Amino acid sequence: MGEFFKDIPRVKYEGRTSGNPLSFRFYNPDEVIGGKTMRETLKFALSWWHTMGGDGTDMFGSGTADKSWNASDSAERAKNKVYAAFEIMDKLGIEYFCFHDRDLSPDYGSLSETNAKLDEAAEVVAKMQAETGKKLLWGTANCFSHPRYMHGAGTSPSVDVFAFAGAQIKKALEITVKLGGNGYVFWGGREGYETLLNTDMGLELDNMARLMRLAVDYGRSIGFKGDFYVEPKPKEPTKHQYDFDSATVIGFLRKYGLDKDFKLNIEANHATLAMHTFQHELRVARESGMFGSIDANQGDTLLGWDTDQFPTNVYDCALCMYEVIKAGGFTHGGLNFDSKARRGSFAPEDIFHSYIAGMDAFALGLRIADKMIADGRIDKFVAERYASWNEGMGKDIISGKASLADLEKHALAKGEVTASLGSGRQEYLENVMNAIMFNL
Ligand code: XLS
Ligand code: CA
Ligand code: CA
Repeated sequence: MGEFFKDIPRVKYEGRTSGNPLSFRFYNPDEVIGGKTMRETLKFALSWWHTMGGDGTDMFGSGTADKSWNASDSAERAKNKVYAAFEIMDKLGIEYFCFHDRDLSPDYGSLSETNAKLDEAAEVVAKMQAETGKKLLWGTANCFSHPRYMHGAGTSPSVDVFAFAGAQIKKALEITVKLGGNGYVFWGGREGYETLLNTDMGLELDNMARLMRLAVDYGRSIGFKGDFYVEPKPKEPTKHQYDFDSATVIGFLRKYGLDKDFKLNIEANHATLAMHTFQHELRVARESGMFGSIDANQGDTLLGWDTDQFPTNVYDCALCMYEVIKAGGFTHGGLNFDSKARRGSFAPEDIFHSYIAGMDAFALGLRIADKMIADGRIDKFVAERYASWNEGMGKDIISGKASLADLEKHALAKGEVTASLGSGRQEYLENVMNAIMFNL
């Protein structure tokens, strides 16, 4: 199979003073932080679409990076992609990967031929997994690129398209199970609308839930024990997507009784597209017991679209890991780098520089989040802020004992309460975080 990245050695942890750009300065896989090794906590994954397929093509120009993997024939390329992906994972010490069906093997025109070729590519993946022990974090079906999905997949007005999506998801689930996948993602790329003038929203939402229910039933029947995920995103490519944000998706899953099988896969850039912080989306999921997995990346604050940049904002990574630790860590999920190097970062070694940057940023995030929790000042402040709920009237409201008349009696007895309120101390808390981050 040959080596694709001959000049790149295995990337190792060399510590913060290392001047070697092909080393980790903060990600030390075997170091124990908060009772678990960094490797176990962070569960990094490679995204097949950006890393193995994305060549920098955008709406203004063609690709800049060579992702042909020394093959002109599609089937040959699919195989070489597998070998190259496993070499990248090996050299970076990444244990997991994620893919769409069409990232592993392209569309060949007929569904039966496409499926047969997908099986061949999956065989190569299975062989490499057996040799290396690498694991599939999640699989998914690309039900958004092909023109047939122009009006949606599960939400298409055409039953034929709905059925096609079902067939594709069935096959993607089979491949996911065959490769021991821990998760299966629904990202509703075109499940939304461009104008309400042509849209039966009620039917579309019901149908989207029907497709998910069919997928759960089939997945469980073939032995899939992992989590199904919905990945919220508010817009892009469509004007409005039904899986707008965490809160919307949780409401949807509960309405249709899908919340026992589904959790959320939260992407940082999608959070900001929904005008939320990444931490907000994670917090909403964790408070509802629906936190599942993460697509690690970041948007550009000035551009405001889905740029899928490698995450380097340590502040955001720290707040993310704070939420992950508070959620009890990942169960089936992990940190998938749904990230792509910039179009100008086209050289093969940029793949490694960008993953190293993302992995080190999250390693720093974990180190800082662990310190924030051990430091205790933030948690203590929050606990004290809500202390009035632990006794007297607070306790009675929570236990359901107090009526509105009791509240009135309480208010009349207390009189004006403004003066007894404590400060929110936002700036103090932000400075506590800075002090922990930059304890130089
Ligand atoms: C696109 C999404 C997509 C999902 C998987 O914006 O991030 O890549 O993660 O379909
Ligand atoms: Ca994503
Ligand atoms: Ca994205």
